[in-house]
This record gives sequence, structure tokens and C-alpha cells, in this order.
Amino acid sequence: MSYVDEVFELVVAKNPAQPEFHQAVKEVLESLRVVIEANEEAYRKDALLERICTPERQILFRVPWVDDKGQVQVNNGFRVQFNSAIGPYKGGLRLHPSVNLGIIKFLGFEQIFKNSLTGLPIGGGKGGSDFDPKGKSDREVMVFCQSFINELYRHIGADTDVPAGDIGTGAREIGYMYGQYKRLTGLYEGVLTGKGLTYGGSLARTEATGYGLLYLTEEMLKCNGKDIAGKTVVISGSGNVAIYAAQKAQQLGAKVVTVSDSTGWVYDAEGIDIALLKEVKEVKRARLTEYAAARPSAEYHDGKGVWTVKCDIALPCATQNELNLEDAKALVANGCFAVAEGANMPTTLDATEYLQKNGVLFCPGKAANAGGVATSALEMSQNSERLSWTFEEVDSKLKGIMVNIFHNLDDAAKKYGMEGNYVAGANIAGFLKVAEAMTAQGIV
Ligand code: NDP
Ligand code: 2IT
Repeated sequence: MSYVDEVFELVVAKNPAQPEFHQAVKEVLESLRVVIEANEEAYRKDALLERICTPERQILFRVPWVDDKGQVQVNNGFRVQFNSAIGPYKGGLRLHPSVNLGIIKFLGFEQIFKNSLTGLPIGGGKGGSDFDPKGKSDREVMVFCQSFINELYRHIGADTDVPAGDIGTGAREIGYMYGQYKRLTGLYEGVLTGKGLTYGGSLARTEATGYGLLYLTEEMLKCNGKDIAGKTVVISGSGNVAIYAAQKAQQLGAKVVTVSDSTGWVYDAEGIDIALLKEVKEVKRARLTEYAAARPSAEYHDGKGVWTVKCDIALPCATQNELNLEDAKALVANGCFAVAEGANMPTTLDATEYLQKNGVLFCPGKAANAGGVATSALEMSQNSERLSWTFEEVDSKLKGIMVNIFHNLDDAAKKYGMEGNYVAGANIAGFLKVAEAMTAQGIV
């Protein structure tokens, strides 16, 4: 059996009941086949693939907190420190009831290659909890965040592990976590990114993932003789990534006609009103029904449906496996020619394959959504030098990074005989740097 197949079997056997982790590993290992086979003996001897698929450290802990009724609640806390070959562990904290170890491992694994692609010195990690911030009071969110940090603080630090936001973790949660870390350690350091602008946050971090997604999409289209202006875009999600993806798409002259949340979706024939969307989601933390109620051109639908809308470009920005084979078929039938992933692993493996086979330009999340973590690394730089850069400085660095990522993965795909396969290009380009660093550092 080939080394790649052997390691995949081992990963499945050693990590039972973690389907998302298996999926993420399968996609990467399949892409690496040609690279590994060219140098199989050396990689096998060093157990390079077994090491890269095994987290350096996994921290699992209890998070007790008291709700507004005086009842004690208990959540599970996680931090998976996956790989520190090229820099301190870096990656977000997800707060969502669906969180379990397998989900955090898939996210941490993806983060290794994503962070490598940014060209910045950051290793891969991810964490979170099955706590659901939805419907909780501010006090409940604060005490949960404080309890979470009461355990996590001993494992993180500006030069060791720097968490950030993800689903359910935004500026409010990062603020509470930062305050508690500072209280426990006495250190005013860049231990978290996505901080508020008054206490070490970076301008443009809020916008970075969505803006970066569009900078990369623009470059991918340009290199394929296409233009984003005048195109119809469908977006899923209505959180941090979706909002700023929609904003930048409209700034670039596209029309964004959908957004969604976990209960339903909106079709807005006149194009999404970003100011209204921000008011509903960022200020009121309300459902999309409120958007539709305030906007005559918008229709609200229950359930799932954005991929059935006719579009040129689709940007999944909500969560994993939200775009399946049936959705991919609907997109192709409706003439969609580009898909770029704002979320992490939103497209199932069979859907990805279908899109690629049908000539759709497809950019995977580990490249397309890397603008968020890249700007987090820029926040770390600013914290280290105790300076703040202007919005324009950060935004132009972000744009440069995204354009560079696209060319790196495009070049890698060409070099290994898979021109246009940006999934393979991203996995190969991300892997090679980490593999070289791991090899240079010996068996650790
Ligand atoms: P937010 O919490 O701000 O928003 C998440 C959005 O997705 C909400 O609209 C939410 O709806 C929807 N959603 C979440 N879970 C589900 C689900 N199971 N089914 C349907 N809809 C769902 O998160 P972000 O925008 O930050 O993250 C979105 C995606 O982007 C995630 O995959 C994340 O890992 C990825 N990402 C985020 C980065 C960042 O910097 N924030 C960077 C790179 C990637 P509802 O409100 O109803 O739950
Ligand atoms: O998935 C991701 O890249 C993030 N949630 C952002 C991580 C970060 O450290 O900014």
C-alpha cells in the first residue's frame, strides 16, 4: 500500500468518530500524493505524514459557569495545538453547540496549511467550546469567557499560542477573554487577536476575512480572463465573514443577492443592503427575518436554499459541509463559474470534485479565507512593535498577501502537472514549507 493510503487508514483507525477530521486529512493527503510519491522513502522513514496528522498537544478541559438563574452550567473546552514548525500556534476559538474534538481537530489541521500559505510565521491551532452564545445575556457570556480563560491562560501566550475569533467568537468575547488573561497573568501582551481598537486590535481585522476572500477571488478571475464587476454573487452566512465579503463584492461592482443564517435565507433582488444587514446582525444580534421585514425588495425563506439561486459566483461563508453534491449540481446548472470558500471546508469532497470536473474555478478555504489569520499575524506584529498601522496600510498588506497566495497555489498546481486545480495547489504549497521546517528541526 502507498504511504499516503497507509497514513490515511491509520488516521481513521486512531481517531474514530471524527468524520470532519478524516475529511480534511483525506483532501490534503490526496493532493499530496504526487509530492510524497516522489520522495516516499525519506518521508516514510521520518514518519512525516503521521507527525503532521497528529496534534502536538490537545488540551481538553471543564468550563463551569453560573447562569442568570443561579444554575451552574458545564461546557467542554478545547485547544488543539496542532503544529508549531513555522511559528507559534495560531487559530480561532469556535463557540457553537456542535463543537467537539473532531471538529476542532479538522479546523486545526486546515489551519496548519492555511497559515503556511500566508507566508507569515504562524503555526496551526484551533480551540473552542460547545457553549452557545446565542440567547445568553452579556453577563453569561462574560462569565463563560472568564471561566474558559481561567484554564486556557496557562497554555497560551504571545509567543506560544495566540487564539482569535471564529463562529460565535467576535469582538465581545475576545474582549472578555483578554481582560481575564491580563488579570490572571499581569501581562499586557498580544495573546489574542481580533482585539478592540482601544486595546491593541488592528484596523481592518474585522473586515479582513471577507475582504481577503474577494481580493483572492478577483485575482483568480483575472488570471482566468474574467472580471468580478457586474456579476451576480450568492453568499451563505450572515456573520463576520459573510458581511464583509458582501461589502467588498459590492465595492468591486458585483451584486450580492443572498445571505443566510442557521434558520433561513434572504433573496434580495436589489442587492443586499449592507448597512441594514450590519444593524440586524452586529448591533441587534437578531434573525434575518428582521432584515426581510425592513426591506421591501427582500424575500425570506425558511431552511436552506442559497445555492439554488442563479448566480455567477458562489461564496460559502457559514460553516463546514454546507454545500453538498446536490447544491453543486444546482450551481453548475444555473451557470455559476466560480466558487471560493469563505468558511472552513464548506464544500463536501464529492461537491468539490463535481465543481472542478464541470470547469468551475474553485478556491479552497485554506487559501481563500486566509486573510483573517494573515491580518491576525499583522496584529501580532503591531503588538510586538507597540505601534498601530493605518487602515490603508493593513488593507494593502492584506491585498498583497491574498494576491501572493493565489499565485503560489497556481504555480504549485502547474509545477505538479495539475494546472487549474487550486485545491491541490493550496495543499502542496502549504505543505512543502511546513514539511521542510519539520525536517530541519529533527524528530520533535
Ligand atoms: P459568525 O459566528 O460571525 O457567523 C457564522 C454564520 O454562519 C452565521 O450567519 C451563522 O448563523 C451561520 N452558521 C453557523 N453555523 C451554521 C450551521 N450549522 N448551519 C447554518 N448556518 C450556520 O462566524 P464567522 O463569520 O466568523 O465564520 C464563518 C465561517 O468562516 C466559519 O467556517 C469559520 O471557521 C470561517 N472563518 C472565519 C474567520 C474569521 O476571521 N472570523 C477566518 C477564516 C475562516 P446563525 O447566526 O444562525 O448561527
Ligand atoms: O479559521 C480561521 O482562520 C480563523 N478563524 C481566524 C484565525 C485567526 O487566528 O485569526
